[in-house]
Amino acid sequence: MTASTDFAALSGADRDAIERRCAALIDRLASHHAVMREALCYALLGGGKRLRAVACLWTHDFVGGRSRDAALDAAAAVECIHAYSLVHDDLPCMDDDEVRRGRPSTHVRFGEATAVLAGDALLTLAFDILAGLPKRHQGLSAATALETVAVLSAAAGTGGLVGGQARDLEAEGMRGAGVGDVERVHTDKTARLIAAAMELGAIVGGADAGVRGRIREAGLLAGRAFQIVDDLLDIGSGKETLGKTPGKDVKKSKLTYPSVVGAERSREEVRSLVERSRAALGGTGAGTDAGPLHAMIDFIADRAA
Ligand code: GRG
Repeated sequence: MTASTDFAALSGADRDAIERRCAALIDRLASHHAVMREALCYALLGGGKRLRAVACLWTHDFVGGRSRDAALDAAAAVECIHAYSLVHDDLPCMDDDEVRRGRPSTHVRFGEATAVLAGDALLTLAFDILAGLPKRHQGLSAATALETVAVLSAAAGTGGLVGGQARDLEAEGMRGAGVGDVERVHTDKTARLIAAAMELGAIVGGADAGVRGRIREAGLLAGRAFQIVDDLLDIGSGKETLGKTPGKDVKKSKLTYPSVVGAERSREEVRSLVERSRAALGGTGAGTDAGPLHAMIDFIADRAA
């Protein structure tokens, strides 16, 4: 078995549960606006690896949490943020990509204005879901819900996704960028959301601050590995496998890990980050089975799409 088949087999039922939860959470908005609802469904459902959501659920289990249903909501909230970032990232004013998850990007299918609004709605829905945690899940306190909001908003805002995207756009065509520059972009635009997904699972699962800190560290390291692999896939894959247009990084002179240090050193860095991420998890002392999270980290390094 490869890391990909391991992860696929282990995560199948959870990915189905995440899909159903995302659909149910959108359904609550059914009466609001028909086209917006269709665009939200298109952007959020029926595609994607659900890596961040699975990371949230498995971290909840890893810390010995007993609130899996609430963790499913938190996982869906993370997927909303992720889906919004992809919808906006594909827009002509950003990365300008017409294909996502093997089908037309949201703005190609619905038009730019609807895509912008769908992204905005997904961003808003994420925090609506988290704010609703105490109401929907007995035993989950308002203070815990507030912590999830704080962690996810920090990962989504200017200190995370949005700031990372701004740096990424600024860095296009930049000369003389170094490893530090690309690591900052990768951390902010990709790793912080993956780390937040895991931390949300830990918060809902009732982990203490020390465990949460080490989980965040493991998530940041795994997230950086994920983005380097993404960079490597962009130069070595076909459109069918990738589900989006390959070769765009070179075409747009993007700042990527391979463009700074070359492909071989990038692969070495992935191996090192994965080892350090596994070690950070190992040190949590949470006492439960780290196997699924290790399988996820291995999948991050070995994935083909
Ligand atoms: C605020 C206007 C505005 C825009 C924000 C935040 C943002 C735009 C873009 C985020 C940047 C981004 C898309 C980072 C790349 C992260 C990445 C590799 C995404 C692909 O993740 P996968 O492979 O996707 O997990 P699937 O389709 O499997 O869910």
